[in-house]
Amino acid sequence: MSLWNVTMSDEREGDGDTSVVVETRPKTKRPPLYKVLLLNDDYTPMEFVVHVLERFFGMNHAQAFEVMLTVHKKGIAVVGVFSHEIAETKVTQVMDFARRHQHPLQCTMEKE
Ligand code: TYC
Repeated sequence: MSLWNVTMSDEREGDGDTSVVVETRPKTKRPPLYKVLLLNDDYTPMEFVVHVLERFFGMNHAQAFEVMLTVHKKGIAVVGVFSHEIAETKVTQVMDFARRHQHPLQCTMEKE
């Protein structure tokens, strides 16, 4: 906390000192967060998507299977929320891994 202390002596009126203390909050803006999204397609095997979610998003098998099924049924799902740098890294890791295995899996990010 920073303090502004303003002291005014009004000698004509003879009031003595008038002190004004104004507290200002420091502006500590938190960095924005980004959602990492996984998109459905017709070709990527379900087991591959489950593996991606375990490997890059730290999910256990049951969680990964559940999230994979959500993407499969709804078309898209948020698989994690991260800082810009971490989100970008996740997207790159997933896209590279999918490409290396010749699957069309798509992963993107958007500001929360
Ligand atoms: N729809 C795919 C299939 O039936 C499975 C799948 C799930 C693909 C999630 C992508 O992000 C995805 N094999």
